[in-house]
Amino acid sequence: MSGGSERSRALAARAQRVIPGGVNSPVRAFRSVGGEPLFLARAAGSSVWDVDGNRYLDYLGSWGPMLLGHARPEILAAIQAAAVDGVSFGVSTEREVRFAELLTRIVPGLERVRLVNSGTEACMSAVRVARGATGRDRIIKIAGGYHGHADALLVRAGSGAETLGIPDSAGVPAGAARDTLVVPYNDLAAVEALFERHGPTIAAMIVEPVPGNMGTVAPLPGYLEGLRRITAAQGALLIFDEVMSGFRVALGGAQQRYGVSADLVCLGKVIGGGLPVGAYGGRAALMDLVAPSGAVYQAGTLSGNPLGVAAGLAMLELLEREDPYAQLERYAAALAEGLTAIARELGLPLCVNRVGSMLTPFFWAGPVTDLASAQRSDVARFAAFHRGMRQRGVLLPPSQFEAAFVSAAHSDEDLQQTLEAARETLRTL
Ligand code: KE4
Repeated sequence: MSGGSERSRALAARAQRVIPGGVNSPVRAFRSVGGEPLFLARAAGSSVWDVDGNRYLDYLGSWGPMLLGHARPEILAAIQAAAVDGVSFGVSTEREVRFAELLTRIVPGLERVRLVNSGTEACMSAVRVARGATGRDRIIKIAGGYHGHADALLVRAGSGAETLGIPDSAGVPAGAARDTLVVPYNDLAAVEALFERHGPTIAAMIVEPVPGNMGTVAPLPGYLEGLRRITAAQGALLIFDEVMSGFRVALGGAQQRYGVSADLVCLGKVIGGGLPVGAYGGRAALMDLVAPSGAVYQAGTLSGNPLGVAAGLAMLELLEREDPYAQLERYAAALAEGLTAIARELGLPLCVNRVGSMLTPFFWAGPVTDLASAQRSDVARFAAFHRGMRQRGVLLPPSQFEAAFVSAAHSDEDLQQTLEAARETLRTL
């Protein structure tokens, strides 16, 4: 690392004058970890370089999309090849049909899928379908669950909202939040109690089957099955927000990993290969409620955009061909075990939660099974850990309430470098 940060600092000063907080998404401000702002110039494989020429081993992975590492030549080539034929038509293309056929073949329970431009759009649309399908208004979400920034879902939200301590955003009218009920994750009794009281008015429960936005949390045995049983018994829909877990915790996502079927699935991140692509889908009877075949309206100028779909097709074809999941599991397990062993040697309370290639080190003994237990982490220590790792050339997500992501491009040398940096950093805490 050249160590300098002059250009990043200068860009941050300019950005502040023309962009709120100097960033186009709050978590990029690194506020909760107190570090210098960071401006990246390029990325390749498991590395990113900032505008001052400093190289970092990347565990942010663009918040999830970079499952195969940055700048995979096959994905870049697919984008370039699509671009020369025109970048957006506003009319359908063959590529979109092929992409939808691939998604419906891979993701369990997906008979129809609608493409959108972000995870936010996917989740807000799925909620609208559930409300349209049931004629009910209320939804249940998890405290610390993050499903993008649609009004009804910015209630006790995770990710940046939790990071910045504004889980209930200003500007969300009481009317929009009134129908959103909140329960802790991993607590079936709380869900049952809500259905006892409000059952016939609840359209759906939306849940990250493997939360990443309170930090990584694993479903307790029987939890997801319980949600499936309770919602079905009450005539409510179960929506799996797999924007982060989809294609991450298994090729078929959490539905495949845990063998639990949702009624609607929301996707994003990985399926765009780094370009803006989201999707939502489910069985035909539900999705045919969506305009123009049904009365639930949803639309988008750039939905199914040729470049995003080209990148997504290339990504999913690579995933099917390379099947990186065993390798991702091995690396992430070794990383989690390495961090745990170092903390134990140093007598430092550390609880590393991991599901597949998403993981989070919580700075307390744990266990961390929901937002309340995640919030018991020493976030000041996390911030110091983040800064120390960054100084040693390892970039972690800049928040205790986020997931770190391993890619198929991370090598054994990367693992050694990461654990050495962790050992030096944890020793300073
Ligand atoms: P987007 O609208 O940001 O594409 O997706 C929203 C979303 C929905 N559901 C889940 C489970 C998600 O994790 C997200 C977005 N995740 C955050 C980070 N955890 C995006 C990063 C950011 O906000 O800058």
